[in-house]
Amino acid sequence: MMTYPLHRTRTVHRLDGLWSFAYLGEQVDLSTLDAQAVALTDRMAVPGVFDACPAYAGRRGTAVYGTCVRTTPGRAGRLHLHGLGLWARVLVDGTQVAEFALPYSGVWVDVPPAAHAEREVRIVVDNRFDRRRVPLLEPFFDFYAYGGLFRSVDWHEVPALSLDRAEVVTEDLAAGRIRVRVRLHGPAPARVSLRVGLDAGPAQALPDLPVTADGTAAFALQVPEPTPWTPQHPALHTLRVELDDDDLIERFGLRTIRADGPRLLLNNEPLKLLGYCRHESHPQFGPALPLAQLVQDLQLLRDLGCNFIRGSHYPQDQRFLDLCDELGFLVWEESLGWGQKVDHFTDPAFGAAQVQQTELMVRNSINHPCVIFWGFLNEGDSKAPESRPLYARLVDTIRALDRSRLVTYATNVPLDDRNLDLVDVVGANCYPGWYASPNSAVRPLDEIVPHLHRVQASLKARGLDGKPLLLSEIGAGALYGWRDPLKAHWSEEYQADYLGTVCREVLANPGIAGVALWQFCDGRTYANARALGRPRTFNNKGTLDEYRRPKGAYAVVKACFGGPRP
Ligand code: ADA
Repeated sequence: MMTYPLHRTRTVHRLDGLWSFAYLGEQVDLSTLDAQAVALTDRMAVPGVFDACPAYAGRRGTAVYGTCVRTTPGRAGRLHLHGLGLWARVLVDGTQVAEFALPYSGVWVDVPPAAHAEREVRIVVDNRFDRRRVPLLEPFFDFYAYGGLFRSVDWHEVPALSLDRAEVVTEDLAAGRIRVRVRLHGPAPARVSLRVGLDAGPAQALPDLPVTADGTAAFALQVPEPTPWTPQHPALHTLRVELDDDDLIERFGLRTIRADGPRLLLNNEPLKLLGYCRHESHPQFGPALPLAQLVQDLQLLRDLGCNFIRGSHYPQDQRFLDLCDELGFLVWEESLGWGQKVDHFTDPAFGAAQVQQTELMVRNSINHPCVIFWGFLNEGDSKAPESRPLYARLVDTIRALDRSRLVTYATNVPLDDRNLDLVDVVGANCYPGWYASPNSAVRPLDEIVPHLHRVQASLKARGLDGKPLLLSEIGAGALYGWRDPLKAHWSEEYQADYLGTVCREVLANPGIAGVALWQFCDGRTYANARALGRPRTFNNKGTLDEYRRPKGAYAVVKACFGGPRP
């Protein structure tokens, strides 16, 4: 499955398939590693993660992947790495062309032209934790950090001045008018002439458009037969852009999202969000999920009656977002974060990496109608005053790139949070009735609703009730197959009762704009460090287990959310 943008005239080589491979162990000194000299004696699937494979299961170290591609001599390349982890160095024909530590981010790498056709690509991947080298991902997170090329790798053949993206924003929903910003790649000229076409319509010339210093040309267009995108009828349009012999096809939807006091309005209609947080995770594939699994996950979510997915806790697979566009799911996408504290917020390298990844996320996903929220820093310590400058900077970063969506983050301190005034939507993560109860005289299930009311009252007391409130996480653990007449913690029965209580309250409470239950399916987490006492080293709060087998809560949630939509 190729993701948007697609290209009709540009030559794109998809490099997925079987790559040569070597695992070098845990002790490699990356500063002296000669990756070109490494004998690649094994084979590895791309996309894929080496540390979910039997031969390298659980290993944390350095690996080298290699492949070759036949390109047009004299033509520059742009390597598109759709997502990898944790750290990578990229070499082409033995020369280093990039090094980065942006787990899960889609990244582009420029490759100078060569006189020969056969180009050799080597990617050094390292999955060791190292706060200085990989500031965004740490061993205390509650999900397993795999190593490898999680997503596709493409080689684009491009002219000196090429098309990067065409960003489409709905300017007037009723009239079907869009605003387009074409981003150019290469030395920016003062003016540019483009040809553009919508859907199956003919191309029209847009001569001599002014180009800004950052290499963008902007214009408005009228969609000839505009159909709004809604979850019930996810109608999609396409925009073709041509620049000399280069081209791209972007897909977009006509829709708006805004907050009206505590209500969310999609295309000016009130909206209640019902859904799940979802990790990209499978015991056999880690985050490198086959397309069939993405489709299956969405079929299950649709069967549950969901209209909403929080992509926790990192930039999403573009294939998944394309599918959500097609199937009519609404998505919260966020940059990588999990429980960072003051020492992170005051670390300039961490701040810079967070901003860079957030920027990439917005640019990469800008045309997905499914994405309605941008988020960041899940459960950062947002009651600490030192957190505020980075939170403010991330909000500004997002708004500078996109004002057509709402900005949020998930706080686990909704009663004490200092930064909620900065965002459009309050996302509150709460686990009443699951984690330690302040009052052992109260039955855990009876803590849920009063706690949610306390959160609402506290937001109101601080003047934050004028924004939509989402329960961005709430849930309880259950071990698949563990049935218990006492309905104790970890039983399927307790989880089913828990999620039933939550869903009924969300549906009945007009002050809650929606919920992302924690979580869609069980997912692997750590066996060491802060293992968080997770049985099996899995986060067991899935409504399905890690192989997508439903627990008892499945039928309960489905009954509440209403089952399949018409
Ligand atoms: C947090 C966190 C999740 C998960 C959850 C839990 O809210 O954001 O990633 O760890 O807690 O299961 O406790």
